[in-house]
Amino acid sequence: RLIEVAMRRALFAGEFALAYQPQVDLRSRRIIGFEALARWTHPERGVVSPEIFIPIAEESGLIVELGEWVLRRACADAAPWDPAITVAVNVSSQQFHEERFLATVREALEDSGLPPGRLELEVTESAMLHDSEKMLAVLNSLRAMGVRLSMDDFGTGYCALNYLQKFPFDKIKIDQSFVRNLGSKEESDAIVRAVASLGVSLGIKTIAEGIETQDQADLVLDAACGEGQGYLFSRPVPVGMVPELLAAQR
Ligand code: G
Ligand code: G
Ligand code: MN
Ligand code: NA
Repeated sequence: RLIEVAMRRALFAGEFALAYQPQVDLRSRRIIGFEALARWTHPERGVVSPEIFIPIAEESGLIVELGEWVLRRACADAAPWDPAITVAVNVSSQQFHEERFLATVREALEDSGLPPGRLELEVTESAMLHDSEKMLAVLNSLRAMGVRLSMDDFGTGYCALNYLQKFPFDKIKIDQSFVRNLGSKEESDAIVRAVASLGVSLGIKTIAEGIETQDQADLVLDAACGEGQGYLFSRPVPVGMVPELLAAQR
């Protein structure tokens, strides 16, 4: 398809960039890390949404190259930041099933000098679906390398609980669909509370995504979820703004 050709060209032409969205400690409001989010600015069409190009990259297999670029770029960007600040990178299931994936992560860390403990890989439930034995082996190797693992979009897939039993993720990301309805839908309140206390019992950190209002932040914290991400704190920003955001909290 034309868009695949355009994307392959765009990757070489440097049209992709990363935006960074702060992740905060809800009690202190301090930034503890950033999630890297891919952005594509086409010279004529302008900004293309990742909601469009990520699925196409996944269907066409280009996600492997795009994902490798994202990983290397994010590690290189984050290496000079304050050493207490983590960087979270989204990884698609196809990347996990590439033979080279572990080597790619190791190289991205070595080439950038980023300590492994500052890299978090965000995995969705759908990535766990296929071939979960292989997947577990890869997750365990990453863990052995010192990389952190987060379960993204928690609650939107089929068997989040099953996967938590098989592999102890370091962090659960409570999906924004639950956070959006906090305070208006009883079910959402109950779900956020249940996931946060599951995290407490399992010793797994939880972070709530898509926090847009102070009320949502208060409800999330009251539910015992200690971390948050969303427009209330900051939209995703260009890499050049990260040092300013960090300097502002010193
Ligand atoms: O900002 P937002 O519109 O950035 O992202 C939309 C969707 O695209 C989200 O589901 C997000 O996880 C996904 N996404 C953004 N960047 C990447 C990336 O680098 N790799 C993968 N696999 N998904 C990404
Ligand atoms: O699937 P993943 O969680 O990786 O995607 C993060 C997505 O959520 C990105 O598209 C990002 O731009 C978006 N996002 C981040 N904060 C907010 C928010 O407060 N509200 C909404 N509606 N979207 C958000
Ligand atoms: Mn994510
Ligand atoms: Na998510």
